[in-house]
Amino acid sequence: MKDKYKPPRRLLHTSDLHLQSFNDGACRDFEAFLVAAGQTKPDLIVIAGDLFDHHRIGNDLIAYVAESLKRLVVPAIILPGNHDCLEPTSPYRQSRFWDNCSNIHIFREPDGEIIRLDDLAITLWGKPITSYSEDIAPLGGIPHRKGNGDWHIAVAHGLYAGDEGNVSRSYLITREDIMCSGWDYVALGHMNLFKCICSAPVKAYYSGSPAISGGVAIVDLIDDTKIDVRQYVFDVNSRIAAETT
Ligand SMILES: [Mn+2]
Repeated sequence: MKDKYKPPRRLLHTSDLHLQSFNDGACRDFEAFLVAAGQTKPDLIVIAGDLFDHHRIGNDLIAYVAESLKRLVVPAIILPGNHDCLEPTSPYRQSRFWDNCSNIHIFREPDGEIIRLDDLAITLWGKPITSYSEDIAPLGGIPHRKGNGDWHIAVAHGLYAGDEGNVSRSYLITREDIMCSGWDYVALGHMNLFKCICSAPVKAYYSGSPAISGGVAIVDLIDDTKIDVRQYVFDVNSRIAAETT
């Protein structure tokens, strides 16, 4: 189904930063991501899972991440992944760090949740991983797109299983899940490399982990027939400078 005219938007899509502590490689990748966000001027940032590596993250790092995302001003959408799932001691459960960041939105509903950004005419849906022990179907239960004229962006953290639906791995995403969603773009996380999974009729990409892929994905939502996705590689010199200081 095609919607009426939608204004062009730019999305910065990343995942799998696996932040653990200050002054390590992951933290430098996060800083490179912040620079990339400033350089590419997205309307929206989507972090498709595993922003944090585990649930025992120091308060100072959680505060730094929340404040850094707040300073980007544009909406930042976070999906909890399998490493940073929504278990009781999750960084996302510590509301004092997130409550005053009105531009940060975290998917929290176990069965999936719609987040609508009225100003951008963007509707998002995502289903968080809620515990270390439970498997989920990351795109299971995604609703049909709404006829509201919005761009429709799904966010999912899991393993692409192709046409096979019965692989004995966790967090499986099938080709049918993606095709049947009918949404404009599926922002995927969990894999380390930037990769196109499906280009039509639904575009679905892994952004890749900044540590392995060396950058983020930039998604230009242009019109109903054109969505451009490309990798934005971090500046090598600034990375080397960061790594040697
Ligand atoms: Mn993962």
